[in-house]
Amino acid sequence: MNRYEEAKSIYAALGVNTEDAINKLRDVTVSVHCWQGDDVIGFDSKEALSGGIQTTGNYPGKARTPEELMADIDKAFSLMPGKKKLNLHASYAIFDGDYADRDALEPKHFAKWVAFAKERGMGIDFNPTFFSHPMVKDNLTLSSPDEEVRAFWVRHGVACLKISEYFANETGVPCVMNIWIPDGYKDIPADRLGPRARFKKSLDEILAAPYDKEKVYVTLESKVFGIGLESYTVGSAEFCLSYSTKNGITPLMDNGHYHPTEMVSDKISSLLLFNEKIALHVTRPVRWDSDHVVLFDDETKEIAKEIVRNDALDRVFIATDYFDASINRISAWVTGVRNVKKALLFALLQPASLKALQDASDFTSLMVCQEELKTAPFGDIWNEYLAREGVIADYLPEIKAYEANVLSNR
Ligand code: RNT
Ligand code: ZN
Repeated sequence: MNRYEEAKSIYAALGVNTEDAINKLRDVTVSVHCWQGDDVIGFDSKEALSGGIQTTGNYPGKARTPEELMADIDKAFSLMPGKKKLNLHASYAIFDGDYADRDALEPKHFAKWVAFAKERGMGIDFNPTFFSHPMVKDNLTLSSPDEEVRAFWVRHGVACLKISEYFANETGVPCVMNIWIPDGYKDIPADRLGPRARFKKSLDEILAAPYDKEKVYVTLESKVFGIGLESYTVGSAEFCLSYSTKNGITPLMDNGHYHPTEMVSDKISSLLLFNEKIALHVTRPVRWDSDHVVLFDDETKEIAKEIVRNDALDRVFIATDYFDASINRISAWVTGVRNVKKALLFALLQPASLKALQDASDFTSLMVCQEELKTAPFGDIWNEYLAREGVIADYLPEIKAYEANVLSNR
């Protein structure tokens, strides 16, 4: 008997069908962020990264051009199992001598990305970029009291809706367009309501533009604080959740965007009860919103468990969001995305009967079962899944070779 067959029978004894688990995982799409490849720099401006987010490290070999980023995406995606979508930011527009500012971006500036995605049979998700730009005034965009600034960013939002619809039309896959603004204050504000009222008005103005709601899902991402914006964040959790629910858009939770003892895994069930769809940015905050590479750790597993146990794989838009510049970026990318899929498989390999133990108040059995599952032969099922997806298990040599042959020449 090979290792998979043996593991399959061990799981069967626990009441788990490994074939069902693998087959379910094969249908799950993860939206992979493009910005791990170049430290969130993009191609449309020479501005430093702003918005209270930060990449740290200067590992050699980051992508400097669209061609390099596309090559790196190809390499990284070839080592990630299962279905993927490409998640782009507006700052990754590709200009051929036809530069346009953020408020004048058009679908044609993303034609090369569309060709890239179509050749690979992938959909594209999108993000307006409300940072790293001279029109971010005093750390404010859509909530700015300066009408010229606010209007500029509203136009950017509307331009991005059109581009999102273009992605959906071209690829045949609906586009998730995520709105996140960095707006906030370093120190105690005198007026907390005003900025939020302006943000609300700006969102209303963006969403008043016509777009096909079957093709574009607008999500709104909240945040608790940013670097230099420690005291007040306009797009707080309460703001974003209330706005999303009231206006029929989708709330997005990034698990780096809460106080350290707050867990997104505990929030998913509540949001599922009140929203048709929800969205996630899966990341790893280390003491702050540091965007470390996602590991196969307890919270990632717990997030996956909440999606699977609540039968919500088709209701949750799962995207990755991390940026580590201190290690090989391809490895960072691949390791994080593989861990998201791993966590989902781990969740799919838990028996449905655990719920009944809870309802029967048999917490003794529940604890023992949950603990036993931790040492079940998960690795053998994971390797079988990789083999069926045609992805190698041992990816480090591939990455080392790419570093030696490609990245080190940059
Ligand atoms: C920032 C948010 C946001 C960004 C990306 C680049 O804290 O998490 O999602 O990481 O848009
Ligand atoms: Zn995020």
